[in-house]
Amino acid sequence: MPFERLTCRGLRARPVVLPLRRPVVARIATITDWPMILIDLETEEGVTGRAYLEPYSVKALKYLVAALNDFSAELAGRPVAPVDLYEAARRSLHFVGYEGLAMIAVSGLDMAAWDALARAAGQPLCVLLGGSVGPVKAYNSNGLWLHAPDKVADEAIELREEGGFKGLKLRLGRDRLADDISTIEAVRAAVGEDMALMIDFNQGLDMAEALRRCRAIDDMGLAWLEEPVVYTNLDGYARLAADLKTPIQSGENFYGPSEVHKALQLKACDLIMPDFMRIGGVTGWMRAAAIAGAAGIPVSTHLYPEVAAHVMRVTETAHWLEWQDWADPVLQRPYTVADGAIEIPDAPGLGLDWDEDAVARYQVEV
Ligand code: SMN
Ligand code: MG
Repeated sequence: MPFERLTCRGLRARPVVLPLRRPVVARIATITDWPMILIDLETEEGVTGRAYLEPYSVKALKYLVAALNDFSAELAGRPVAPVDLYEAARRSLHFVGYEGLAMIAVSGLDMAAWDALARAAGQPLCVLLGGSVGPVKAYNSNGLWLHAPDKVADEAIELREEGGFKGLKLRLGRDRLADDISTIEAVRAAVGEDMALMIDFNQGLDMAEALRRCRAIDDMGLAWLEEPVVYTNLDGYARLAADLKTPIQSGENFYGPSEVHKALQLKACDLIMPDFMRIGGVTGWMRAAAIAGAAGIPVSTHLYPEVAAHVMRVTETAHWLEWQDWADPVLQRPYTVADGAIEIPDAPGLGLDWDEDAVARYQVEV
């Protein structure tokens, strides 16, 4: 198929709020309703690039939709060249800063632009990026929130069975450390020694408590200890990484590749897991993955499993993909998992098309 040059016509950003099957119950927040922004980047040639954003907070929808609508007007008539659009969109918002909401909006545009390009080329995104379609090792992150140990252990078996998973993530940070330890023991007894168990504290501890709690579970054979303290405390992370045998994981709150560079220079973590809406979409991911690859740091993903699957096929130090099925209710063809791996559909781009009946049901006004 000849490669079709594309020109941006405009961008449509629709906010939806989905119910979560297993609400987020973490040390720092409870989330029952999952906000998403569905992005359609329309082109003069009739190809539409699609991606979504998941900004956690329903309140944030209105700011991001407004920023995306501004891009729509600014980018009309420009070629769909994702790296150029990324730079142009960042420049257009740099007076309000390169991080935070500005970067999240740019990331959404970027993912949709890469999808458009790959659709026009008639190739899955991973193929356009120079890789191939194939399985990507995933852990199941759909649950295991801060509930009683026996409930978490039962759920761990359910989650394993959702796709033959060989890795599961547990959230910790209950009031009593003893209850966190009982939960790890109950899950381990339920799923056996061969299951990789990741731990996420969701930034819920102060440094003294992080040292105490991480040391207490350091010999429990855990795959990683994620975000024990607030993500900005890179000195604290460096201290934890030096102190503990279990790898320290961080990165879902890094805004852009330069924050990966800074964290690795400070030896603030052993592993990284950038999030697509903060790292800068596919463009930001490729730059961040190159930094981590050169430093020999294993890279996992955060949310956005459909985009994650494609870029992990071309990530030098690819580690684990975080599997969540939270966007499934609005997708025509949700991605599938089998044998502990996500399967990339043999479809152009990311293969994301909206189930318009579901969108109508979940769409909100902002
Ligand atoms: C997380 C993801 C989504 C909502 C809340 C918390 C978590 C993770 O930090 O790493 O999955
Ligand atoms: Mg996390």
